[in-house]
Amino acid sequence: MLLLAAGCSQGPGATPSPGAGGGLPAEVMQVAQERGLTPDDLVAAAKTFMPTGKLDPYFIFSSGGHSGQVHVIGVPSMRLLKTIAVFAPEPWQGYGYGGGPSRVLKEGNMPSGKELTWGDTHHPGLSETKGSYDGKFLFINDKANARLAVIDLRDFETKQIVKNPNAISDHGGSFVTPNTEYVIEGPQYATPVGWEYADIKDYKDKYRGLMTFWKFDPMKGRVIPEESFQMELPPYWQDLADAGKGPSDGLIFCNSFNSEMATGGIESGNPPFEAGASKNDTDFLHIIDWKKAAQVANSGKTETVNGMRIIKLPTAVAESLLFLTPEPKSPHGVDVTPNGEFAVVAGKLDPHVTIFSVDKIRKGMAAGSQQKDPFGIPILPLDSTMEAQVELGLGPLHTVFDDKGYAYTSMFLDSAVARWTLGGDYDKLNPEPGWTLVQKLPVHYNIGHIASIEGDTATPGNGFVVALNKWSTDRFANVGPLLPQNFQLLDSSKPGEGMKLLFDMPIGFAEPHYVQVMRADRLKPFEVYPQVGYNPETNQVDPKAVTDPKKAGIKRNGKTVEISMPLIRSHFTPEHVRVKQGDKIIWHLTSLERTRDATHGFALGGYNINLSLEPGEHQTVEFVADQPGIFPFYCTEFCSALHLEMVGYFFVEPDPVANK
Ligand code: K7E
Ligand code: CUA
Repeated sequence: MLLLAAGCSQGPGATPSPGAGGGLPAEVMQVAQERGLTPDDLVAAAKTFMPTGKLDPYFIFSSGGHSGQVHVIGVPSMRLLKTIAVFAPEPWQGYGYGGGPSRVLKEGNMPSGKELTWGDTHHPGLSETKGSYDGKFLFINDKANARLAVIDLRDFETKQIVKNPNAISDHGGSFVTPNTEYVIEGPQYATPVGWEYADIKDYKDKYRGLMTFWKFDPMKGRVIPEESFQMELPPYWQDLADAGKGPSDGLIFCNSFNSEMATGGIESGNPPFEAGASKNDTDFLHIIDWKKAAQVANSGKTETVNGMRIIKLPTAVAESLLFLTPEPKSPHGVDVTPNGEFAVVAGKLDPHVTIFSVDKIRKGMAAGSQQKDPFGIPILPLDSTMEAQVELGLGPLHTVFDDKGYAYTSMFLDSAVARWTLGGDYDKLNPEPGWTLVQKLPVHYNIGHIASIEGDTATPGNGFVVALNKWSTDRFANVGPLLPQNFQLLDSSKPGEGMKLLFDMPIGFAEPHYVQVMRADRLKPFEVYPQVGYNPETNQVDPKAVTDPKKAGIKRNGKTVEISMPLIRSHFTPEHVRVKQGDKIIWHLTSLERTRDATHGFALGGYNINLSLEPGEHQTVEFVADQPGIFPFYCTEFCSALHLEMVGYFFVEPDPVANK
């Protein structure tokens, strides 16, 4: 049956008439008919199709969940552009197989030296200037091990991983303060500070949450641990958090659940966590004055544990750094509106979003409160801080915004996206009254996070919303019992016509928790590395770079062999590398290429060494030649017609003594 009606002026078989306003070619109608496409399908296809050579105007930066990676996806085409290796080895980028990136990965090992080769990436946080994305850096946290990674958006490479010295799990990060002064890593499951041993019966006394303020140096592009600090929080399980901006600049809002301080133990007849942690009607929104906290930390009112300064809970209370206000039952997301006047909290077990007024919170903080939690933290009563509530339905989780005064909330249990209007100053931006639900669009299925164009910044755009659905069930061909997640792209450009579903993108790699969507024109990545011999680890020309092909060669110094090897299409120099079993090898590789996309690989079989050398890049690999034999090394990127000839031999002469 032909479902096409509106939007096409020609029926099947009509002569294609090219030219403006001439209608669609007959072939379109024919294809639509054959494939059973509706007019809406054709519009969706037209809105998302990206002709060859045309570029997407927006980038999604997506967490990779427990794949430990980050994914970059174009919008609206939903084409996967790149996977950035972060917490897990990744062979394409030569990440974790010798060379520079292996050192970055190792930086994130446990203080004991225990190797960590995966992470549970949760919340990508793009760097900001004045509350808007500046396109320079991307941060992401690892929930499983409490780590933070720094990705430089000039080359999309992970430059630094810091292991939190005092926390072992995190969640409410990473997100940045409005000028990326600090990257915040909020806690999740309380443990004693430094995850020292303490019995769970001492939960209230010994277990704590820890909010970490990583100081960021944008010039160096690195987190500076010595200038960072932490604040102790009560052992409520802190969840997502967001930094204020505009009138709320200087504050951090952080949800919590399990303010009951349930300690589980279903096996001993105790209520399981899921029941114990959901008993109370309200949990606590934490309000932290981070600017004041930074002053307090810098004035030395801290205790240093494992090299990190900590503002202890009594100090935080005494210095008025920390306040609580009740929030409805087991909340998940807290999101500050673009103008910074409100914080929107969504509670998994409450059908409303609750909107808190920053003005009211500030007044409450100034006045103080006689009501205290068991740790002496002042509690600002809910009716004194709340601005409004909007009933949306079942399982609201996270909220993002656009530039037209609308908010979009993910509805986990309803499997829907709710669009509603903001009040206050936003009231005049759209035709509907403020704080009103205007549309609910079903999505497939179990939506977690949600994103809109720069929708968590001071300057959101509009047009698209991305639903991050945790289940895909029947949306894609059966690939066995482990199913992909589903990113659904929604058209939100015409509020009057409602949101529409445009595209399903299967995500065949772990559960991406959160994405941010940035305008592509904010990015200015390198096309090739700016100089020959550039070391991406240091962002400088490496002193060991072999920029002059005449300097290629092999030098022996006792049992250390240093190889200086430039590479360019289609040869390594030298091609014969002779060493002795047991030698320490220091292998310098420099790409002399200046042509965009002329990447070479360096694979050394049997030694687990694999590098990617992009044009101009320099890397050094160090290892011990402990296996005798003949090992070809070769280029892994099809770089030229003579790519297969881009090869050399690594001769490891057996040591007669060692092999006796
Ligand atoms: Cu899964 Cu942000 Cu970790 Cu919500 S998070 S859904
Ligand atoms: Cu270089 Cu293939």
